[in-house]
Amino acid sequence: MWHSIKKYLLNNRMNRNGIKILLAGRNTLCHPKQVVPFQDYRQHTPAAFNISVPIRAIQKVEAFDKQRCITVHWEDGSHSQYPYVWLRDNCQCPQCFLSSAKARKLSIEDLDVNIYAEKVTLTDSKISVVWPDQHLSEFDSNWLKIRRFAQSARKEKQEQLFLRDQQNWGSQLQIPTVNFEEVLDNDEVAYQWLRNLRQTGIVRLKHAPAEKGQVAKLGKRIGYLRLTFYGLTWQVEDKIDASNVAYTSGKLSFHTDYSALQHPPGLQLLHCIKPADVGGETIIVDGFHVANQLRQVNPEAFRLLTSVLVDYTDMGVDSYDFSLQSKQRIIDLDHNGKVVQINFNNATRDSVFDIPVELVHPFLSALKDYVDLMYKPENIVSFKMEAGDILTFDNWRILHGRRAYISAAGSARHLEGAYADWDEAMSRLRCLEQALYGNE
Ligand code: OGA
Ligand code: NM2
Ligand code: ZN
Ligand code: ZN
Repeated sequence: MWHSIKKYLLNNRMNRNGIKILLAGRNTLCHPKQVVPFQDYRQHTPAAFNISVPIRAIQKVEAFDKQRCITVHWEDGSHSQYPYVWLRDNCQCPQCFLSSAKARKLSIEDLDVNIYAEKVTLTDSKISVVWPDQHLSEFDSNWLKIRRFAQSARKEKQEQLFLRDQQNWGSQLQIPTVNFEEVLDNDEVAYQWLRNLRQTGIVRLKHAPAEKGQVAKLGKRIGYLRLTFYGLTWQVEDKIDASNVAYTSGKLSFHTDYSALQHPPGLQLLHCIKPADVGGETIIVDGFHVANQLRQVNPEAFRLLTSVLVDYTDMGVDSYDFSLQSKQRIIDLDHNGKVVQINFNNATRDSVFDIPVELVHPFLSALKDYVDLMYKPENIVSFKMEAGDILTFDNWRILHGRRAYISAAGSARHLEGAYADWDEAMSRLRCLEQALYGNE
């Protein structure tokens, strides 16, 4: 109960001290749909911070030897089943569980999958189980509640853990924007940053110092940056003998970065230190949103892009010499058929192509249909980064590009970039949520 009260108080305090949010979308095109404004998650109490669900008390517990499970009857009249073997598997005693690491010590070799409970008792808010070898396991009612197997309960918990409620957007997007220093200094703002990054796929940070080293600070804020052959951070400039097409003054078509890695970076951080005097504007598009459009208008193209494995290659020298090869679907689906990752960089798509020859034309024409949809004005957001802007975006979802620029000696365009991964970013998000709102 104290937990719920604490959360309630915290949420209310947050609501009063609303952070300063700059809504600085400078889209060149206007369409009336799909506006995704900056979400202030503290204004709502989504399922993830549901303060209205009290810690449930148990009314009674029944043991069923035949079904090898217990049934917990909650005070609201609902009930939940827990298999004996799962209870034994998840015994929380010091012999079975290392609480300092929150990790199981018990091994599967030592688990009797046909185990039954000798005695099951309910005391206060916990259930005690005595096993045939007299081993004692105790389970707290709230701990059990969180782990209910009912589909709706599992769905709620999975949503809280993985925050998959991504919001599609088109040209009407107002890019969520927050102050760079506040992300570094204020946990609530850092939370807002990552939560918006997860939901919208892009957040712009404003007013960073226009010098190198800023994306590294964001890396520290998350935990770690992702080290690749281009370095921990990398300089996007017009370079002689460029090791990548990005290191020229040419146009970059819509792409995700580093499809040539079998596990492309989940996040990209791009800091504008010096914009080009002429050109170099950024374009972005929601790859998931466009993939879902393709699914509707051209199911066969969608089928090809979600099934054909494309060879990617990246060879050259940066700090080290490298020769990367990977195989990726342009559009990755999860087991439910939901779009979860886009892997598309036309620059590194290999001329080696491991498909039957008769599939080459259908595949490339499907790819062209997808890209043509991306460039529809209602899908694109375009703007020019200013010195001190840092674009942070979901590199598994957002495709980005830039217009060509004039490479002026003496005032050369310069961006510093870095990658990070969703594992670390989601971890930081969960830790911040726990610290700020007390979620379990
Ligand atoms: C890149 C890239 C964008 C830009 O370096 O991969 O997309 O605006 N750069 O230079
Ligand atoms: N770098 C060179 O897919 C790619 O080649 C993107 C971008 C790191 C800016 C690499
Ligand atoms: Zn135990
Ligand atoms: Zn890029």
